[in-house]
Amino acid sequence: MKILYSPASPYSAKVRMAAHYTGLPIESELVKTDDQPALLVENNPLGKIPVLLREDGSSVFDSRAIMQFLDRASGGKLYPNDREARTQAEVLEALADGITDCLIAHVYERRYRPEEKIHQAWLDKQWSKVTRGLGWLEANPVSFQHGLTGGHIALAALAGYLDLRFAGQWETLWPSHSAFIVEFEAQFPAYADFKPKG
Ligand SMILES: N[C@@H](CCC(=O)N[C@@H](CS)C(=O)NCC(=O)O)C(=O)O
Repeated sequence: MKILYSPASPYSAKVRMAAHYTGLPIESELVKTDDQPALLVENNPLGKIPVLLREDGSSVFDSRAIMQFLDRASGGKLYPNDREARTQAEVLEALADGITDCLIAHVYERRYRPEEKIHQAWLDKQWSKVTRGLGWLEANPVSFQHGLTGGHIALAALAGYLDLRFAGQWETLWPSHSAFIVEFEAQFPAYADFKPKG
């Protein structure tokens, strides 16, 4: 199997970390979404990464479907068996991905619109969600009681993306992020190899 990815993509970082953590034999292939190559659009009509290419020629997207696929394929290595703990892990992943969605909207607004058409009110609205989301994480510290989960992996991908694209703007909104990363790296030593990179 193979994951189509780009090094800066936070959702790609999430599923590649998850694949590594499960130990499943999955390769990665770099794609440029701006070029919308045939390999990408033929396997995901949305033209987005990540995409998991399976051995039978079928594909799995988006990142949350890939996470659930990897969990099943690995016999449950990504989400706890305990139903309540699993719900919490999935909600943590939804929060991390949701904040990431706002950051991506922010980056794309500035990257793809002509400067005179950048809509500041839209940027501010996205950032208010980021602020609330990070505040939520600060008020509800992440627990590792049930071991490393897909929720933690999604959060580590988000933290890496914040570092990459928003350095100096987010750290005080989630001061306990350093403690989270220390604990995450203790359980996932290869974090530096997988976190989003420019
Ligand atoms: N909800 C999707 C989001 C994927 C996504 O937005 N990926 C970005 C890169 S981080 C992308 O492919 N952008 C290119 C595009 O939108 O055309 C997921 O979780 O996989």
